[in-house]
Amino acid sequence: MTPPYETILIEDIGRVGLIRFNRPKAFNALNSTMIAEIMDALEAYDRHPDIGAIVLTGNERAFAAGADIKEMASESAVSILQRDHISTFDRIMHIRKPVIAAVSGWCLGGGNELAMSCDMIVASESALFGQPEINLGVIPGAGGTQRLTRAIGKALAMEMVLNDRRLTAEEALRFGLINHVVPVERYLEEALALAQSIAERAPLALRFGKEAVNHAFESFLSDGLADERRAFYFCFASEDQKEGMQAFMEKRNPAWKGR
Ligand code: DAK
Repeated sequence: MTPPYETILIEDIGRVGLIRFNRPKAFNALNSTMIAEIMDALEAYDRHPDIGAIVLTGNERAFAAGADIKEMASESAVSILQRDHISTFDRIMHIRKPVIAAVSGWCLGGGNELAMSCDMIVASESALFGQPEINLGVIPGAGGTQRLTRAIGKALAMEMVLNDRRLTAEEALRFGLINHVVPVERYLEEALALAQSIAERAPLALRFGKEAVNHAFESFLSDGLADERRAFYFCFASEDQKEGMQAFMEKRNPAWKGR
């Protein structure tokens, strides 16, 4: 798969790779082409030596209004299992560089699941987060019941999954689903600034830090602690650790090499 893509736009901004969803008429509903293209672009940026962080965004009115219902409506249990295109989302878990979702407007169903698969979320004041699958006679299928519950707790997750309770950006911030809420005109700029700031940092330490935080969701505390400690020790095998500590003592900015 090579750019230009059909359903997304990509742009390199400094050390940040920006991926914009581009199905505005369908509120960026995620069809199979779009999901495949998003993952392809993410993986290409993950391999790109000059990119340090990635931002996923939609537009002011919609991050994404969910999986494409029109594409999904005629599926049978067997055909949807065989195509299994939504499980393509799982590939985000293997992206090593930090991924930030810049969310405005509708962030529903598979859209919210995609945002929650990212490492951080910056939202505009108009963002609305929800898992409305219950209205369609189904449940979230791409991590919604799991990531949402881990992020905001059982009580509220139940209300969102069972009764289509939607969260405003302010609520999402208060309940720990997202990182920042900013005015609509600035949400992308703020997400890019956060990504740029992260992208300037020591690449190996970023990779280990991301892996270690994610491990917290998948392990017992003792396993997570042991894994974190190993990664911490391993940082001392890098030139960046020498440089970072030397620069601190010399009261100058470090020059990262990513090795
Ligand atoms: N799919 C397809 N088209 C959509 C869409 C969607 N999710 N959301 C909006 N659109 C389209 C509308 O059909 C309409 O198209 P036209 O009729 O103009 O052709 C256009 O976008 C504008 O939408 P509305 O006319 O409805 O605009 P409103 O402002 O009145 O309402 C809305 C905006 C976002 C509240 C509304 O469109 C809405 O409720 N949309 C559906 C939201 C939703 O239910 N999302 C969850 C989808 S289910 C799986 C894992 C996960 C999933 C599936 C499978 N596996 C592991 C296999 C995920 C499932 C979902 O996400």
